[in-house]
Amino acid sequence: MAIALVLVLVVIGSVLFHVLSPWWWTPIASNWGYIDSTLVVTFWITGAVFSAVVLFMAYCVYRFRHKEGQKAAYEPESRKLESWLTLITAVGVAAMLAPGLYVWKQFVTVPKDATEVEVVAQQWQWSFRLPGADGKLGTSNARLINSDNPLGINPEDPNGQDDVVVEAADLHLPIDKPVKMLLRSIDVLHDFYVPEFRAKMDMVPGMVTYFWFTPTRTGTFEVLCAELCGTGHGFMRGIVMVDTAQDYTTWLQQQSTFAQLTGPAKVGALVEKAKAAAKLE
Ligand SMILES: [Cu+2]
Repeated sequence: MAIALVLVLVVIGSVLFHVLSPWWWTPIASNWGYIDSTLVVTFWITGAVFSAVVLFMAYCVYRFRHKEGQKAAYEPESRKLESWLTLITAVGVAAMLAPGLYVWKQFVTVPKDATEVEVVAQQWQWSFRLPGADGKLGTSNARLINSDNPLGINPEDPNGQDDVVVEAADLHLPIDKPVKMLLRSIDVLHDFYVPEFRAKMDMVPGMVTYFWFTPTRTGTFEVLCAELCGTGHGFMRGIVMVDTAQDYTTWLQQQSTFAQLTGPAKVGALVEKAKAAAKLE
């Protein structure tokens, strides 16, 4: 009897905790309200199943408690019960997966007017690259990385010369403009995650992964690495600031391009190094 009561209290407590909990998501700052809705659907479905199972358990504990002279009946199979349990489970699982597929389709369908921003992860810092005046990012290659060219930008690619390089510093983004985040890692697996944007993606050495979003609120947001990437993983933090269009332009004008950072003399040297690296391939 006491056990049954405890089980009922566990259900009531869990539901109340979910509804009244002061710990909830950070206020959203992107267009991905869908991600929140999907999670809410999953919460309610799993919550309903949890409540039903625990309440059924409480009922059984009470109803079939020990009584003198009562014997349990053995029923190894019940087709009817199995059929509708299978049906309900299938509907529940589909209801949890379908919204996710719908949102995922949008998550990887990048709008045409999205500007590209490259994020480069390495143990244990974040760097960024913007396309510059021509709107195109230059090509890059991990083999070209050295102390003068930490992001491995191809010095021979004219598109890369005006690329804005933000090394181990804060990234700024303009509000209400869709951005396509191109994610690269130059050592191990990392994961670019800004909780307020409700978007994250693994960064895999040797490939470029991506997602897109539109920042909908100005402010300062913390970048976290969401993939255990070594001893400094917990300290791998960065800052993304979402600015008004005017503040963004002011910030952008203060940044240096790849050509400015390397200087004409060094670009020549980098080209030599690039050619030497190409020969090795
Ligand atoms: Cu990391």
